[in-house]
Amino acid sequence: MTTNRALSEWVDEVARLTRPENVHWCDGGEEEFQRLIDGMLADGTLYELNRESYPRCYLHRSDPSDVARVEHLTFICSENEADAGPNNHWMTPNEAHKKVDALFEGAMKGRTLYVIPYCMGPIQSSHARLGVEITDSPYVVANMKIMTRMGRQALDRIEAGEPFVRGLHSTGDLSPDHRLILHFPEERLIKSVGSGYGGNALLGKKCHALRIASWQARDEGWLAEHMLIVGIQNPEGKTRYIAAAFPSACGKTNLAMLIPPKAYPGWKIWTVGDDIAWLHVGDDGRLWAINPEAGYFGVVPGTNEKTNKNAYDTITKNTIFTNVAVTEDMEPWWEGKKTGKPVTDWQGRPYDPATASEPAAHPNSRFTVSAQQNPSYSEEAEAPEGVPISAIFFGGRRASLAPLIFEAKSWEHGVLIGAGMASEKTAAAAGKVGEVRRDPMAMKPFCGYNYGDYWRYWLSFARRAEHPPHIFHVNWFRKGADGKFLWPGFGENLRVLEWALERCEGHGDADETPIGFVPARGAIHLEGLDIDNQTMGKLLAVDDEAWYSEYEEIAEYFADYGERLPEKLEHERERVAGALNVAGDKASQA
Ligand code: GTP
Ligand code: SPV
Ligand code: MN
Repeated sequence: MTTNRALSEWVDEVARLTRPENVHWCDGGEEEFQRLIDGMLADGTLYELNRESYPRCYLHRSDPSDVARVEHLTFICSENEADAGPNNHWMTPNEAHKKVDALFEGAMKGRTLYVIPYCMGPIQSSHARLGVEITDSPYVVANMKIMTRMGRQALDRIEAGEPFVRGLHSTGDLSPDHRLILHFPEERLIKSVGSGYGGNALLGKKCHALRIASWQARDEGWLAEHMLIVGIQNPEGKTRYIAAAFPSACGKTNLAMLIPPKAYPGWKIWTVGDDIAWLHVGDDGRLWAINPEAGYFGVVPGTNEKTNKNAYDTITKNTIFTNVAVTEDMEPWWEGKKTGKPVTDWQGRPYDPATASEPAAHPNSRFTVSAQQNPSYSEEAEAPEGVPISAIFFGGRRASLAPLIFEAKSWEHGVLIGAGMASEKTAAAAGKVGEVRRDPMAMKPFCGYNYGDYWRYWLSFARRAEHPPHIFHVNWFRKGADGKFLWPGFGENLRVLEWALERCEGHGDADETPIGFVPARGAIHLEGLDIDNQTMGKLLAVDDEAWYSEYEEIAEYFADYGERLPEKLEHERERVAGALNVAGDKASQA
């Protein structure tokens, strides 16, 4: 219960609509968590995994039709369609409320309605924001407990009078025809029905901390971004922080938990966040970042001692696994795990690796775990002001075209690089995997307003922040003719980050190209790495002609934004395309 009238009236109103059997106000305590887990073990929502090797770890199996975000059922319901922009699906608020309320009608009959007050960001931070999610899913409550600062402390801030985002969720009947993920940015309201999966159901995450928050951030002068935050400590003991926006399942969690290679003794990595960053301008004119989350909802497949030992060690206790396979002795199993043999697949069907044609774990299977269990967890994740950001990285999965790394020539050029990003689609959202699509700033599924306005707002940070971060673009996923990745990735990515940090301090050798500065030969340290000059050449190659075509495609893409497209961004694009074209002409004359 609460002393906040607006909150108690909203809960009453929702209860009248959804008609639950009980209403439970979550306090966020351990006892409550344990009771929820016990209930879910009893009714088959969770299975207990091996108690010795994976203590307090549980498996949840989603409905097979409900294993990823559903972008075609996700809407921004702003008053004005143009405010949502061509980057979002849009519905009028009136129609949206009508449609979704019909699905909520009686949806919680016989179930418990949980009220989850939560805080996104360090509980003491003035940059944190409050929310309340109402749900009928105990799985959602358990996940929100791990992913956010949930319960009493959050409610205290709400009762002290702070505004909060309202999120209404019901699992519904899980039929994709009855599934809708709706955002009402002007009302700071989310309504989600018909899915129990991650980003559709844990409303604090993508719905609040990105879609609603991006809109709110523009009103208030800050940025809500799909970025990891990580501290890189050099052997002299100096830690610099970077933020990186890669699309879903393109390496944020891995980079955030990186383990330095052997050739980098004395280097340390400190994880502040692995998925979302809220950035604000500090008094010193730099950008500072907080991680609004308290846990990780990470991709399981591919996680092992070699690729991401920190994550691998983190998820051996107190972890909820969603849609992984299991071994004979009830250990979780996934593709890329080096030990054990799956006997049951993610849907609970018998599995034999010798004859199987499909993976045992779902490609988008996930772990939910508290950030504090991460061996590289940074205490700064609790700092109310956050951490100062030296560099921003954009990146994606590009089998060709994009070099390992290049640096923007200015803030405006950096915004163009972010706005022109594209990446191969992954299993994190429903639909065909592998197609290259435009994903500006890795925010295509998450920007709560018109991209044209968003880019304009990004450009404005050139004057809002006196010392903005340097901007880079990286690509760990460039492939050779044999279809294999050219770059070893994972821990070795530190070599690339080191060059970027050198650039931030005014050294680090670079060659200027029309698309930006690329590392000069020998500028990325390769000691202890078995990679030849020819491969490095391929990794860093800039094909002017191919890039010219890319910028032509970007022009077409930008054109969709009509008069909302900032002129400055188009000018910047013309400048780069012009330089590439000149280079192309020269090449053809020679
Ligand atoms: P979301 O949680 O969906 O936002 O994803 P994310 O960006 O955090 O991606 P994550 O770090 O979980 O990585 C997704 C997949 O990419 C995993 O299967 C990783 O093993 C793989 N991956 C991550 N970093 C690298 C890399 O440097 N090289 C290669 N080849 N694969 C990588
Ligand atoms: C992503 O898809 O970017 C994720 C998982 O981080 S979800 O919470 O489903 O959005
Ligand atoms: Mn993500």
